[in-house]
Amino acid sequence: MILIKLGGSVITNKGKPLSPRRKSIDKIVRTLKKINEPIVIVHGGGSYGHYWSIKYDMHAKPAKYSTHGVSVVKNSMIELNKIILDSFLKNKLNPYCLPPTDFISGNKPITKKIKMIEKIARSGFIPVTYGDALWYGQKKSFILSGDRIMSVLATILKPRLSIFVINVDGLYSNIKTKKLIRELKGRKPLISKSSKDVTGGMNRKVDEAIKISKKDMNVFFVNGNKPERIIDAINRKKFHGTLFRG
Ligand code: IP8
Repeated sequence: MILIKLGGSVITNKGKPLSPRRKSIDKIVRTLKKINEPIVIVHGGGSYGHYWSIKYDMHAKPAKYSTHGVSVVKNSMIELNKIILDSFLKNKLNPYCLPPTDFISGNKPITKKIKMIEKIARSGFIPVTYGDALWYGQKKSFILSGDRIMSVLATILKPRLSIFVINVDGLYSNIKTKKLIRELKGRKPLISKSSKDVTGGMNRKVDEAIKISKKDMNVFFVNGNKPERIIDAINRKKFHGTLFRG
């Protein structure tokens, strides 16, 4: 099984509120058609979820955030999710929408439900879930990042490969020269902070990727604007991106 996260910066224009990148979405989805094994999709919030989370000052840490804010963020994620699902359908793929509340309670994974996701994927559907605003308990809520969902799902489902589809070629050791880190084992490189991201941007992504690779699974960061690289990695042809070796 392959676990794939479609990053918010690939599926939306992060510089402009509520703007999907429909062409990029369609191009990636068309490429996914070439995969001949079960896949599970997670997508991020981009200029939908993050835009509203910032407006309502909501973060990954459980706290008493605006209840209206939670509703608005959730609504915007459904809107973005619908765009993704529509693209799958248009391309004759069979998505199976699973909001994260289906398999996460508070901030705890529901193992039985997550194991069911695998069965759903093996029966011909493509489970699609996403980062979201979640009720934590009592009056608290939090923003659950799609990156965190990736490590939660990977821990239980043990995919052959976890792929983070991002808007650049991979991790750079030097942002100015764009020198690509082709392979990483264990140690975390220094990453500059991104301001527009309530869930921690690239830093969080790398943390979750390292978490997965430390459990003996390969993780791959790849440029979503070059989706054929996703297929090359899945076919073990070549890894043009950053590979976190498990
Ligand atoms: O873009 C966050 O998911 P991420 C989703 O994967 C929201 O961090 C609601 C901001």
